[in-house]
Amino acid sequence: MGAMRKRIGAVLACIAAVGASAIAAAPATASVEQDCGVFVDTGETICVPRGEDLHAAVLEQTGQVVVDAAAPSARSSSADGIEAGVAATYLLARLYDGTSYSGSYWDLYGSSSCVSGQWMGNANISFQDRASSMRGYSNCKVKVYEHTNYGGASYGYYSYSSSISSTMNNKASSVRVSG
Ligand SMILES: [Ca+2]
Repeated sequence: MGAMRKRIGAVLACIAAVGASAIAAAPATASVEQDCGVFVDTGETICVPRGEDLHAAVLEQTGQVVVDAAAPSARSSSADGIEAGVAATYLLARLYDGTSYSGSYWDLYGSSSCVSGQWMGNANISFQDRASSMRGYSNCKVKVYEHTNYGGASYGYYSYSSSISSTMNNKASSVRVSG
């Protein structure tokens, strides 16, 4: 575990260096050019330039395979595909900049899939005021809030929504997931 932590630190330092040069090139719009994922348990965030494979980056940086079975069907096939002994992290929710699950996205990862009726976790969204559609994964439902720390107007819980209601479109700043 210590070795893994060290390795993650080294990779993150490398990513930070890469990020710095990217930000220098386009300071105002750096966040628009990335897809990002956040671990609900630790707050660790991993981003890749738009169009690159975010889940491959998660595997490379954390050693964890992302299980990303879309709710509600075909859940077991993806989980079964993981080799024994390989650590897994579960995609719980994905928020999209565009309607109909298009454009840049923001992932939330957790240590297990959602259990029906149980609250799973929450996070503030670095992808602020952009979500226009959303989808739950790993049996999760998603609720978005207007403000950070789950304040203001809200929308959810839903397994998926191809078009977030006009009152909450491009306004979500925090998210909760539940089974
Ligand atoms: Ca949007």
